[in-house]
Amino acid sequence: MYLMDDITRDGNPVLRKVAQKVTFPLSKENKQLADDMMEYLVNSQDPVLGQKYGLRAGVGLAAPQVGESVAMASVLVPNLEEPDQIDLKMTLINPVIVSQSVQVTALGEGEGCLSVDEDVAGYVPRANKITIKYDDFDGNSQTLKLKGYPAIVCQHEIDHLNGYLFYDKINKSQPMKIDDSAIIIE
Ligand code: N9Y
Ligand code: NI
Repeated sequence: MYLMDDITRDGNPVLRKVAQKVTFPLSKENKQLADDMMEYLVNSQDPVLGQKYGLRAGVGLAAPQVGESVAMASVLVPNLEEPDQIDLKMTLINPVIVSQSVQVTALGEGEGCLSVDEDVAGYVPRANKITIKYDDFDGNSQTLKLKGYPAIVCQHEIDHLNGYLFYDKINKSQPMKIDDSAIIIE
């Protein structure tokens, strides 16, 4: 079971590497990694278990964040209006964004990251709609269309697999500057 001490922090070179593509059949190690990443997310969002183990609640976790440079990330995205409802629960293997909207969106509160201990203020511009190609556990290629918050979460995770952190995308001189037409999710 992963705890906060297992989460790699900014400065660890693994967070800046392009993750290795996953090959099939999925190895026992990679299957376990997927299970463990999802377990972290489930536990972290459970008030009792999250508290008990001192976990920072997360909606996504990418393998480099637990020290593994492999192209896998788990997401567990609650509905922002109905937090008891889950909008997206899955592990993305070898995910690639194959198309994205011109329409930009951003979280009104900015983003954070389990691998970044400091708060970094500023809008992180994301595509409002994306189409992702990824492999399922059997190695079959799948296509997924997302919009809004789940799309933001998946872009944050796919960035991890390519060595990017959220603050790389904040306007350095004017962090609160964003396209007038951007959809701000509060
Ligand atoms: C975990 C991040 C991923 C999200 C950040 C913005 C979009 C994806 C994460 C740090 C602290 C807060 C936490 C979070 C949350 C939100 C709603 C409901 C429950 C993956 N990460 N967070 N960032 N928690 N929990 O770094 O989840 O947003 O790469
Ligand atoms: Ni992150």
